[in-house]
Amino acid sequence: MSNGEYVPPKVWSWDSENGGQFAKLNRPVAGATHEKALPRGDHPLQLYSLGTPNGQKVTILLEELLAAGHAGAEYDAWLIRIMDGDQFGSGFVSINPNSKIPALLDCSGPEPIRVFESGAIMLHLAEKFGAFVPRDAQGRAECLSWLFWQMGSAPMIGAGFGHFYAYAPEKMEYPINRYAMETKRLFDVADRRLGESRYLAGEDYSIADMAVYGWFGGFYRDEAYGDAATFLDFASYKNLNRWAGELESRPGVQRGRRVNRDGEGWAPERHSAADIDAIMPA
Ligand SMILES: N[C@@H](CCC(=O)N[C@@H](CS)C(=O)NCC(=O)O)C(=O)O
Repeated sequence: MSNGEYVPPKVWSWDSENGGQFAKLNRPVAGATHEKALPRGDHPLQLYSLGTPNGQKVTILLEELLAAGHAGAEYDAWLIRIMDGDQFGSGFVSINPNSKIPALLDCSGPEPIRVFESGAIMLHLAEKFGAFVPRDAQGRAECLSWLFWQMGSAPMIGAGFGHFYAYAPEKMEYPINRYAMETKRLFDVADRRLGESRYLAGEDYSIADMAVYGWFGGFYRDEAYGDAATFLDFASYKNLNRWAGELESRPGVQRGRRVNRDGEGWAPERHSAADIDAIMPA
């Protein structure tokens, strides 16, 4: 086409060079690309993850469980470097056939149990320890609704807004508008809910809050996609900011969000509380 407009062919084919900064990673097929066993530590829970919003949700929950006195939540957190393709190693794929962090191996019973998808991992852990999910039917339904709202919404923010605002090879107005609008709508959904109750599921802190904080916490701390908090005027969502400030002050949140990343202020791996103690700001 003379105006440069893309005309899709009859049948799509893979152009491996055309994937922007993720060209090395993205493929249209599943499965392992290489043999690589996963390391295994001594604790009942083995987590294979990276400190992205999806990874942080699970380490926040684990730190909250430990802070609440559930010693059985001791865990080894191993770093999966997705930019190096660790998620395509045979050991990781055997735990998560979808090749995405986080993935958990629960070795506390007679046979190891694999769990993938952050929502499934959070529910597995919350039910195992009987914590952070309301027990009454009404509260439980509200908690699971907000938990799965987050799971369904995250791709709009990450793969939609974040991708086109920060990572795509060029800035394109149409997708940035489309996903900025949707991300702001999601902020407003949460803001209105948090105008009705202290936490998302009601008056009690739950896994729904931890999951949503994994994504909205980055905007609250102004760490999401460069200057995206300003671009989306995150500060104007008053109830959301009140709630985010409360979560950010929790030791479990502060500890959990620093696990599984390289760099200053991060614990690349976590095998005991000391690994996080060592990097916490004084
Ligand atoms: N729905 C999944 C999403 C997980 C996900 O997208 N993980 C990303 C990092 S945040 C990943 O591992 N990407 C690697 C890849 O796409 O190859 C969940 O909530 O667990």
